[in-house]
Amino acid sequence: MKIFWRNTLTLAGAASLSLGMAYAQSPDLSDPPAIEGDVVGDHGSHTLRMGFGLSESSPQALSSKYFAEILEQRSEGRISVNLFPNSQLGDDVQMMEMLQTGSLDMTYPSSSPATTYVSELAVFDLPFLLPTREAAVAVMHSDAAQRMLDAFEGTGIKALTFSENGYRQLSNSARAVESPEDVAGQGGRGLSVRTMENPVHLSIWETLGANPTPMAFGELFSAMEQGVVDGQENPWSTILTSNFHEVQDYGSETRHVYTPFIMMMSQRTWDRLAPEYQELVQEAARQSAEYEIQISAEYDDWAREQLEERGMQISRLDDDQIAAFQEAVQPVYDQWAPRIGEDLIAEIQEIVEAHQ
Ligand code: 2Q2
Repeated sequence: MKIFWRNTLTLAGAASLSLGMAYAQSPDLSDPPAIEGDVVGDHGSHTLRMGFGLSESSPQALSSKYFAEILEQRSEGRISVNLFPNSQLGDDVQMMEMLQTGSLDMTYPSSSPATTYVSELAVFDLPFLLPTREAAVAVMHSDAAQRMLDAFEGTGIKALTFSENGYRQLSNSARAVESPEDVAGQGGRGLSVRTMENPVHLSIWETLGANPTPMAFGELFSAMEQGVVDGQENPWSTILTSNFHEVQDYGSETRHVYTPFIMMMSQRTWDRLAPEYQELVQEAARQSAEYEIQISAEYDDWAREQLEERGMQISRLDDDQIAAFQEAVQPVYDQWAPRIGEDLIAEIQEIVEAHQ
């Protein structure tokens, strides 16, 4: 089975380039586990198209490749997946809409732009809610998380599983940032920061005295290159694999939000699959999400070192400096907790406590 990585220059449907990629994009990344499980019998043939925003070398892409390989092998080639990275088919919001109309089979957005479908997902956007990866993974595997996936019922989207986008870090082209005051700047000259299209993220950066601008991920590089925004916030692996260090001189290890990905399928596509294939898709999604979380964790520290080697000045923040950010964004909880649901937040915080 070939994985077709359509070259961004041939968006108009010209011949795809099959760049069957090696997994180890960095010396540190683990290869995926060997594919186990029985072959699922003949329930028709399906060619699926899956679009997402990050580059071919991102954990998001590598785990999607693994997902495709599991389906291909366990269906003996009757299910194949063409992968379209780099926002080639649109941005997260557009691709989710394409799932609803059935013009795209799968996509893999962050949870943040999906809050328009399931408002409870905004719990993941609360700053500093998930202090460790162990706690974050436990939350993504919790009953509360499954309820959020199930809540897509009726939207035209079948939400399959959570995985890790990761801890978000601030980058910018203006100045080193080690405190909320550095974000706000002198005399109201706050940093202009691109955010995902999500109201809680807007609140975070407004509260910190920045000038936030919601923008699709695919427009971000050129916006930074042209100085339309000073900065953005994303995990180190995204900053590296999207080459943001070429237009961002400063990084700050704020870890201010842990964002999940959600692997999604069009409900129309899901309904066309035989139950045996639906079970296979769900199993492949779960296995590829486990792999994605593993390599995202491996990528995190390695990517930060690579960014420093490429000249980015990264401020590591100590506990007191993090505490200053936590205190500065407390009003975000006050504003959003009632709207997200105090009970849900308490349920998540109980899981966090149990994994301290
Ligand atoms: O800032 C963002 O939009 C990124 O954190 C997301 O990873 C990105 O949009 C992906 O969801 C693209 O598939």
